[in-house]
Amino acid sequence: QEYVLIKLAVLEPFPSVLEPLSGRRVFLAAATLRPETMYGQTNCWIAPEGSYGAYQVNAAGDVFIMTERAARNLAYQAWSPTFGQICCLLGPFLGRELIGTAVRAPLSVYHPVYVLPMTSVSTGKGTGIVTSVPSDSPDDYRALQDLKEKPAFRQKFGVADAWVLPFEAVPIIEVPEFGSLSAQAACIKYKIHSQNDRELLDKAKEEIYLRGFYDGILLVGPHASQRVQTAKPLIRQALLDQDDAVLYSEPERLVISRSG
Ligand code: ZZB
Repeated sequence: QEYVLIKLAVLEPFPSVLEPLSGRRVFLAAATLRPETMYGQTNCWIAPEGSYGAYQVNAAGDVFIMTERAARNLAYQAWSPTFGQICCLLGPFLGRELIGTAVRAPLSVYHPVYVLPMTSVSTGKGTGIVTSVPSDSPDDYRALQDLKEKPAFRQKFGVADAWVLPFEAVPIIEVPEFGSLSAQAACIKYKIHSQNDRELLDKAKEEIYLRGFYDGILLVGPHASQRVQTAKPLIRQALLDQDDAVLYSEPERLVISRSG
């Protein structure tokens, strides 16, 4: 699986857990398969109970926040000062300590965007950091709605209104039959009312993922009016060229089967 890691720059002043790194270039490294949707980023998701660290990734001293597992994989992809060895500067710490961190999301119409909790973020996949595009991802749409509609949920995680309420899904891709806010349309179609409706969310995700890729038309940016299929590799390359992203592959999951 090859992901694009979007570099979400942490803005000063750093949250207390990252204070020792103040003055350095620190990024939340968000793994995505949909670089063409970055115009619609509204926030960043972390697993509140997940374990994260801060890892130096090059000789220049740049720092990525991610899971240790992702840091190990990256160290074998030349993203560490010494090949194959992780360089942990801080941690482990819990994802919840990052909630409310302000970051710059490349290409997004919003600046800054904030780190928020989502229960379905897995620390066993990607980097454990996910960038949120509620226009085109049903998971992101539903989790953002949960925070907007359920004040108790915001309270539970210490989420301030200002990190959530001003952020609306941005129409960035037109999908036939689903319109320009396809994730919202899919959540209505499948009657999804919570980020924990896992089976329904997977159905919705699969459907609009395919429709968006094959039939979607981009509405914004230099590739507006082009097909997603055409624009995707161009936007991906632009992000890499601008140093706003790096590539990250994950080994195939090892399945050990035993007989007898
Ligand atoms: C932005 C985006 C915009 C995404 C979209 C999807 C969609 P897959 O196929 O299951 O690997 N993701 C990445 N890492 C994690 C994680 N650790 N836990 C939970 N979710 C994660 O899915 C890859 C997608 O799942 C990634 O692409 C990321 O969200 C999320 F419009 O990034 B995506 C219909 C989907 N639309």
